[in-house]
Amino acid sequence: MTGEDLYMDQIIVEDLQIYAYHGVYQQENEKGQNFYVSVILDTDTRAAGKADELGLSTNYGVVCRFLHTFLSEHTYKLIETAAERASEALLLQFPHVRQVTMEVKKPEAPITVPFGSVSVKITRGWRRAYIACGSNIGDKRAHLSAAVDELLADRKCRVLRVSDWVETTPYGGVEQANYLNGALSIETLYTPEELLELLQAIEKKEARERKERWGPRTLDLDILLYEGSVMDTKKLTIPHRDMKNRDFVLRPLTQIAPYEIHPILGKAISELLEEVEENGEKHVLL
Ligand code: A4P
Ligand code: MG
Repeated sequence: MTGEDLYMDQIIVEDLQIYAYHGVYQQENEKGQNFYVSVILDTDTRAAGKADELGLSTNYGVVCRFLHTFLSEHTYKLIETAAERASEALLLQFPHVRQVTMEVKKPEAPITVPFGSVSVKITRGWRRAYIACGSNIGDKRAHLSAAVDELLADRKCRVLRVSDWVETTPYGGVEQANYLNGALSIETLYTPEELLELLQAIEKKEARERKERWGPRTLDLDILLYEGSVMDTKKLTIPHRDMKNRDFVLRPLTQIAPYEIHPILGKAISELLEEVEENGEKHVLL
């Protein structure tokens, strides 16, 4: 837990009534019906509460107005989509809101048996991720800076911290030029798979060619950690499978997140760096 996570307060709106046109049937899109939207906004109200100052909090009146406009001006077939898009719009619009739980109820849905209400409820939020970056071809510094610029330009990512770039000797036994390596922390609305897609698009933009395993590259962007998640699919292993053996990853990561815990090894990043510096391969050049 970091200092900023100490207070997780909530602002709650229940059953905001919105006349809108969402539905699979043409009649629903033309005639419209009432939807009822409830939201729980995870935020920190401590500063506003102490100072009695609305400017320090999220104005729930404005939130209601925003949701009303958004959901009546857009039309979706599914309430799943309505909830997804409206949650994302809220998270992008209100900077103090870290997470949204939204329920969209449709009590007049065209169902041929008696029912009370039908609804979809989702939780979406900003998730913290750590990314390793490396380059060993061409203007290495420019490639790494371009990666940061691309992330800065993406609305669904907020770049929090960027490490120094460190020069490192190649790891993995392939004869190649020295690398420039670094790490960055972001908050993102992307899922891990979506984040990987974005990183691969950025690599591609920097004209990276994938040829040899562990071989030279203009830009390599790997996800190291994603909000304490552990996953191992065909496309994605999180935490990064080999990070504990790489001083060129752990040194920059320690600079920006020394106390972050590796969710499998249960150790702080700075501890893992100590271990590799004592017993492992040394690639960071001082
Ligand atoms: N993939 C799985 N998990 C992840 C993850 N957490 N983040 C998959 C990113 N990608 C992940 O990666 C291959 C596949 O890994 C992806 O398609 C993705 O689905 P790649 O970048 O396309 O190919 P690669 O370069 O062969 O693999 P990788 O794992 O990125 O290479 P490495 O192991 O990072 O090695 N020496 C120094 N000093 N500094 C370096 O930065 N880098 C390498 C690259 C070798 N030696 C180095 C450095
Ligand atoms: Mg990679």
